[in-house]
Amino acid sequence: MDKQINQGKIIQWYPGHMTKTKRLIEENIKLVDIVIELLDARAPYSTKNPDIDKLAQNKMRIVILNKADLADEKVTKEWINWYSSHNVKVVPIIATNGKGIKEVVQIAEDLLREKIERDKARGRIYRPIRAMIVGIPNVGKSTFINSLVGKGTAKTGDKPGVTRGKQWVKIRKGFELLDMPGILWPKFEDQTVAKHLAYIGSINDNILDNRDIAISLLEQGLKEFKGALETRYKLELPDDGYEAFKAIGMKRGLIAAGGQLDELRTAQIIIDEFRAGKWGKISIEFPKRG
Ligand SMILES: Nc1nc2c(ncn2[C@@H]2O[C@H](COP(=O)(O)OP(=O)(O)O)[C@@H](O)[C@H]2O)c(=O)[nH]1
Ligand SMILES: [Mg+2]
Repeated sequence: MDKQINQGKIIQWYPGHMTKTKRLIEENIKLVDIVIELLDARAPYSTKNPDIDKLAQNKMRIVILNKADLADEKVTKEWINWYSSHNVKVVPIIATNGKGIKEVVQIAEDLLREKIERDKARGRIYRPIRAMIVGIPNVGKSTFINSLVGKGTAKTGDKPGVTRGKQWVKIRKGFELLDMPGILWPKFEDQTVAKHLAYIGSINDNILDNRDIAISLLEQGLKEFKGALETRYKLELPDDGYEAFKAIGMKRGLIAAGGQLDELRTAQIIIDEFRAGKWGKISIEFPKRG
């Protein structure tokens, strides 16, 4: 399995941007009271930035499990329990349809109220509370900002860290949001993490070979939710990832010019269908019990 994913490539891919991005995030975090950390509900472990706890130290925090529509509800509940038992405010949401947004605002307002009381007690001047959204690529930061702010209001560009010309968007009275998400780097030193990030599209498709990603995704799927795969592809699938890959491609008639299986298209279709939730609501990571 290890040879399927070229670790060297993963490691090369990021450090160039990292120092600058980290500095930008550090600068921007200083300006906010609340850090809203977006994770993918299907893979909350792998989509967590390795340094965020340190970067957002001493800030009020909310963890968002986004794309809850694609994750297994039971597993998402386990994650919620896990976070709650570690005293972390956590909300599952579906940024694309706004589900859960109200709860996020509610929690933010509760946190703010505490802060306003503290500030008042110290005789400090009232000022708006500011929040910033952070997360690794593709967890839904831009979608979430649009959903929080109201469609058509936020300009949500994708710049690593955050841009220079900062803009604050009013969410509620006294509650503002930085209109640019802080784009964090993923964990990248671990093979399993890299694979999970590739499955959900949080690391670039050109970093890892699509066939490797698809076959590895199938291998995991055949172990954990074979039934869902067989239903989707209307096939009895072999347990071997590559054999299953070929069977699916053939069944779909994905034949290249020379008459052999078109492996690239097969891979793309398998990955796209997983990402689009066509295999059902599937979580690929589970909290450690206890
Ligand atoms: N199914 C589903 N897709 C989502 C959700 N939130 C975002 N997406 C999709 O995920 C992709 C990445 O979203 P985007 O907001 O650009 O992520 P960003 O890179 O973190 O800014 C887009 O195709 C979104 O439509 C969600 O809650 N459910
Ligand atoms: Mg974005």
